[in-house]
Amino acid sequence: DIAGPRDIGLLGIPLEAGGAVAGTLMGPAALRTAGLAARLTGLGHRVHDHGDVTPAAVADRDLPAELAARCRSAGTVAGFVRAAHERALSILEAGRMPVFMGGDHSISMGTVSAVARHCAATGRDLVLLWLDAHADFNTPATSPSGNIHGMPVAMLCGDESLRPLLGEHRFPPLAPENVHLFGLRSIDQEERRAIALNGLDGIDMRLVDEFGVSVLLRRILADLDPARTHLHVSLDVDFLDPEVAPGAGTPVPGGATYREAHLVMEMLHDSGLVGSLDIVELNPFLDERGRSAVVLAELTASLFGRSVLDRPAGQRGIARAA
Ligand code: B3U
Ligand code: MN
Ligand code: MN
Repeated sequence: DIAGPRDIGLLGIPLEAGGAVAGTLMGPAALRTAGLAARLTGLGHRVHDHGDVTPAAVADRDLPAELAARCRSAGTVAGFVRAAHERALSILEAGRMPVFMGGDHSISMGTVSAVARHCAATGRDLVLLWLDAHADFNTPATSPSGNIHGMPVAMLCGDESLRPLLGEHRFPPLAPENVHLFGLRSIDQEERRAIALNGLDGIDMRLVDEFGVSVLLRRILADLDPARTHLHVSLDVDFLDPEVAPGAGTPVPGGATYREAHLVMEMLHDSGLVGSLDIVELNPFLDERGRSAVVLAELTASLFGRSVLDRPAGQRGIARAA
């Protein structure tokens, strides 16, 4: 293992109000049941489970009327986002590498904003790798559904209309060129326009088919300075093909295969750049006998250094070479 043993902090964020399909609140429990912690300690890491967040009490009427009107369950989501942000910040400040177990993808408004704050305080550049079938770049004004889990990337890039979800907390918005959307295959029309307009890096499944995940990921990693970069990985279960991970509320055919997803995680590990991880949108109620939870736990192990054979020293840096 290149990076050596790490201090990992698990945090459950059992939120489902950001999506339309109930069940993601069971995500943290399913990941624990799938043996996530034991898989990581088995690799030599130290794992501390911080339990689940207790949401702050936020009502819809505490939020701007426009936001509450356009977004489903905005108060509930805000309560989880604020609590997640505070807990995330304290895990980072304790020097642990956080693994955030969702919950629907709106939890990332809380987790990644805390990571952005921590990076600013420690003088590092935050780069976001969003592994997802969707761009999650809607705003209350563009969303066709009103579901907040389709909006976190816009919020993290500084959309003002979504900022009140985080309450009093402030964070430096992400630079769009530091956001890499990977695995895209379902985007709304206005979202598509906004991605081009703002200059986000979008990698769709056509590119994956044409060049393969390794070339595409290497191109992203090669540009990053290991001394300065904090890479946050946000893994949506629907990045994976529904045949691999059926426990998804908004499955889209044509997703990453089991092997592509593992290769992504292995290369991310070898890069030594990853500083935090979200595992989101797992819906155990829709899953088949825990399959998706197990796949996500296995992928997390790959990200933390599980490999079939030891890598000879000359091959280790290959993720950043070329
Ligand atoms: N773009 C759609 C669908 C969606 C986004 N994220 C998920 N679904 N999981 C929306 O509702 O914003
Ligand atoms: Mn998502
Ligand atoms: Mn998605």
